[in-house]
Amino acid sequence: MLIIKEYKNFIGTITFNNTEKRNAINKQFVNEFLEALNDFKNQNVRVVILKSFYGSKVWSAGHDIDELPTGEDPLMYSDSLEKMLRAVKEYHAPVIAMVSGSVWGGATDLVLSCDIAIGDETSSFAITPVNLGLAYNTSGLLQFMRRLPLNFIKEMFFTASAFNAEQAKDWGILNHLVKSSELENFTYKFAGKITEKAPLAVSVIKEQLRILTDAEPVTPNVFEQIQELRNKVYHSEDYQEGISAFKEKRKPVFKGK
Ligand code: YXS
Repeated sequence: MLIIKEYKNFIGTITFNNTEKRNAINKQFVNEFLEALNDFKNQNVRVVILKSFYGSKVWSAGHDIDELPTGEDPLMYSDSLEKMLRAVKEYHAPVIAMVSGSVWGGATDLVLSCDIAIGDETSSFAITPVNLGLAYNTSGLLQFMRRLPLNFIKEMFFTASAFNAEQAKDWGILNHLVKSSELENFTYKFAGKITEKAPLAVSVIKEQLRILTDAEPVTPNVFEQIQELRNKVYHSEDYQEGISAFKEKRKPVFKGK
């Protein structure tokens, strides 16, 4: 099993359990994740917490690079990571990311897709398509644009640097920054507060906010333009080079084509 699920007092917990691949998010991981959300729903869950094992250096290494298709749009609507992000945003109950360790690529998008993020001093956040010669997808960019100032988004995407817990708190990626020794206790107490509130009201407010936030019509022209831009990169030699370099554990040499 790539995730471990537990349920207690209206709180569902999903612990990432793919340590050897640093909790990289692949098809199997997402299938188990969606199944767990569904099981929790049948148990009338009121809050879900996503976490890694206590003390693990990596919360999640993002999209499983071995499953990134080449020569076609790697982050299509039907991609497993995209399905996971939508499931979190559309889930009837609040989902809390309890973060310790480093968060990479699509996993940073996952943290931003959660309703609340609580991290400790070891947490860091990077979005890394430029390491692979990739652009990012439209819903993902809109997700970042809704949450973070444009200059900070550009710094994250253009440098693929890992931003530390302090910066994440300052820029609003984290709701709360607590000491790693208190993270678990703080998060479950926080979740407990939500479970005491009217679940239907919480659920409706979450869905209202999702609908209102997503209500940004993208005109057909804008859509076509963006598709054409993305086409350029996922047919590029640089994308091939990015994937091969990762697999061969060497630095990529990008040529800009
Ligand atoms: O060599 P083995 O077979 O043991 O495998 C290694 C890594 O190849 C594997 N692994 C991954 N496999 C697939 N996809 C991944 N994202 C991934 N990350 C790691 O796990 C084994 C242990 O990794 P290793 O030896 O590097 O561990 P470490 O503790 O020294 O370093 C941990 C990381 C996370 C710093 C390092 O593994 C790393 O930098 N991973 C890649 C992080 C990353 O760039 N993620 C973005 C994925 S692409 C994505 O999410 C979006 C599409 S986008 O590009 O738009 O952001």
